[in-house]
Amino acid sequence: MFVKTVEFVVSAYREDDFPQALHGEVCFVGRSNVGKSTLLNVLFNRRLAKVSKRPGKTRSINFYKVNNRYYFVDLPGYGYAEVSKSERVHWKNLIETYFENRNDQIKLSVLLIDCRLSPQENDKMFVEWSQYYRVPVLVVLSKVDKLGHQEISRKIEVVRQELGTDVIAYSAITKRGVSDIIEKINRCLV
Ligand SMILES: Nc1nc2c(ncn2[C@@H]2O[C@H](COP(=O)(O)OP(=O)(O)OP(=O)(O)O)[C@@H](O)[C@H]2O)c(=O)[nH]1
Ligand SMILES: [Mg+2]
Repeated sequence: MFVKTVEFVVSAYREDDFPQALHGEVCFVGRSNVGKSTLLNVLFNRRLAKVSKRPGKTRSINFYKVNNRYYFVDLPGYGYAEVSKSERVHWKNLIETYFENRNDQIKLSVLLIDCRLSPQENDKMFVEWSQYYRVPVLVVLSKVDKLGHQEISRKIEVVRQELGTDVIAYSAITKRGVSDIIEKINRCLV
């Protein structure tokens, strides 16, 4: 397993809370409830990141130190309608601030998209930011245990066309795609 040690470092609510840079970081983004924190726990092989059935669980930027060398960064989910508008704006600003501040540190951003939904404006915007900052993006189609084979293939094609990126089909339940995600992260962190 490529994660040998992992420790939670900080929940950042503003730029001042961001920890000192290490040797690179991988961030996990996507709308609320898509499964970002769950994927981190799968990669850590531990229940460290908080997961919830209710969207909007992760409200701060959570930094996890991996192998004493890298940060894996759990970003708050965007686009969740039931929190107040001001809170949504705060999350968006926080994610933007993170990206502007750390783009030279970010070796890969992992964008999760729920396989039952289509890419949203925020997903597209995120891909554009990443391209602007020349940060590689890996799109992960999450929760594919919820769909049949044909639907998954069709969805992969739709997302690939709409976002113009590589797509990995993934499930935390069946563990499909996990080794491909690990391989991609490994390649980006050398
Ligand atoms: N069926 C299925 N459920 C999943 C999968 N991954 C996550 N979930 C469930 O989806 C819900 C949300 O997961 P989280 O990991 O908390 O999602 P998140 O993206 O971190 O959400 P926020 O913190 O609100 O942004 C939880 O009930 C998880 O158990 C998956 O691959 N398949
Ligand atoms: Mg979360």
